[in-house]
Order: sequence, then structure tokens, then C-alpha cells
Amino acid sequence: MNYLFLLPLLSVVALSTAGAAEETNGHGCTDATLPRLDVPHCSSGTSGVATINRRLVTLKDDFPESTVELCYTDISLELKFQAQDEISFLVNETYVNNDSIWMWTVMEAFIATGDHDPTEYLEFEVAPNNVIYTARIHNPNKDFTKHSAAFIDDWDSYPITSETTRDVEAQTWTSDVSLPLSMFNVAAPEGTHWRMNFFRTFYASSTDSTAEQEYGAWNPNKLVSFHQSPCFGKVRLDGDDKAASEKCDEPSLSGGKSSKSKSGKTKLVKRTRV
Ligand SMILES: *[C@@H]1O[C@H](CO)[C@@H](O)[C@H](O)[C@H]1NC(C)=O
Ligand SMILES: CC(=O)N[C@H]1CO[C@H](CO)[C@@H](O)[C@@H]1O
Repeated sequence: MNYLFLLPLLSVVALSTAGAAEETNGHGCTDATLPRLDVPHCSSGTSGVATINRRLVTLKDDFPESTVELCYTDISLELKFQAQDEISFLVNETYVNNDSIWMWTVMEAFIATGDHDPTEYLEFEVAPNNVIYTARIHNPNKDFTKHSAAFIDDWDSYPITSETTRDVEAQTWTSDVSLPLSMFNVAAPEGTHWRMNFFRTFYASSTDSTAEQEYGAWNPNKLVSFHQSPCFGKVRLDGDDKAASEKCDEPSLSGGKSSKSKSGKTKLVKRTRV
């Protein structure tokens, strides 16, 4: 073995590794540019707002706007998704909970506890017809090059609820979602740190079958990928008046309630998971 020959090769590898550390895997996110969000206790009557209006890849803020308003109770994380400028409301009406609703129109939340770039997180999705997708994603390389999804489908032990309404005239759809803190192993939420990102998929037309699926995020990255966990924003649950927690509602077990779609139009395109 010629070690003299190997030596320069090794230093090239070392150099390129150092370069990659600054902009891992081309997603373009650095800790300094991550959005920060403080989330209040729901008893304050206020919420923290994450805006989904920037596109994956171009990072431009010309994506149809939606917001996610967050607050927490002593037992749950409450999320209100509100989509504006919705045109297609495109869903596959045959899909039930945990089917691949991400191929159509959805809003999504990726949620992990802790401050670090997560390798395991909840993927929550909701479609305009209130069909949901709930899975724990294992993404050990933080870039989806290796991944698996463990579906959550036991609604008795996971009191996840969603209530979705749509207004075709106003081009809006809204979903109120409650996630139990117990599923995140969080007993005392005040002051806890989380990593989250929020996404929306969008079709500019429900009738034109060449319309491409478009992707917006709270914190977008340069790749066509939702699963770049170093790009998840930093979220902190504020401390607040503990006494008010007695008013907290127990989450009801009505998950999967469905409303009828007004958009009957569907298309037959197979899509790749991003
Ligand atoms: C909707 O989903 C069903 C069941 O997976 C599938 O057979 C059908 O092709 C889908 N419809 C469209 C338009 O893709
Ligand atoms: C309640 C529900 O829809 N559960 C489904 C979640 O997804 C898995 C995997 O696709 C299905 O096996 C469950 O039936």
C-alpha cells in the first residue's frame, strides 16, 4: 500500500467534509437563519404565529399564504392552520387516515422536542376534507436519505383531534388540531424547547391535469424536500399563569371527523414523497 499516495487524498476528504459542515447537504439552512417562535399558554388568549409563505428551492415569499397559530395547554399543543388563496382543494376522496394524502392538498406540521436537529419527529398532515396522516418519522441522517414511518392509528391512546372547514367562495380552509403532550413525553410544558416546521402543498388548478404540486414552508430549504431537519425552526413554549390551566379542555376523541369535498376533480399522477 502506498501511504504517500493516500495522504493527499485524505486531506482532500477532510477539506470537503469541513466545507459541507457549513451548508449540510445543500439545504442551505444554518442555525443563524432559523426562525424562532415563542408559543404562549392558551389561557393568555394569544398564540404564536408561523407563516407558511415561502417556496422550497427558490425560498421566495410568493407562495399562497397560510398561517399556523400555536398555543399550549398543560396537556396539549393546539394548532390552528389557516390557508388563504386556495384554488383547487384537490384531494383523493378515497383516501382515509394515514393514506398518502401528501400527494394532494395538505397542511403539515413536523414536530420534535429538544433544541437539536431532530432524527425522530411527528409528521402531522391534514387535508381539506379532514383526513389526517400521523406518523413518527425516523430520519437518522436528517436528510431523508434513510427513513421510516411508524403510523399512529390508535385514536384511543392518542387523542389527536382535527376539525376542518373549507370555504370555497373565500378560497380558504382551516383546521383546528389538538395534539396530546403525552405523545411527546412532555409533562411540564412551560419553558420547553422544540423544533418544528410547517408546510403546505398547493395546486394552481383542479381541472388542469398538468398543474404541478407546489410546496411552501415556514422555513423552506433549497431542496425539494420537507425532511431536512436542520431547517426546522426553533420553538419555545412560554411560561404563563399556571392557575389558568384548570380551564383547559380535555381533548375529545373525535379525530377523523370528515366533511364532504366540494372539489370532485382528481387526477391520476403518481407523486414522489418529498
Ligand atoms: C385515489 O386513490 C385510489 C386508492 O388508492 C386510487 O386507486 C386512485 O387511482 C386514486 N385516484 C387518483 C385520481 O389518483
Ligand atoms: C386509523 C387509520 O387510518 N389507520 C391507518 C394508518 O396507516 C396505517 C398504514 O397505512 C394503516 O395500516 C392504518 O389502518
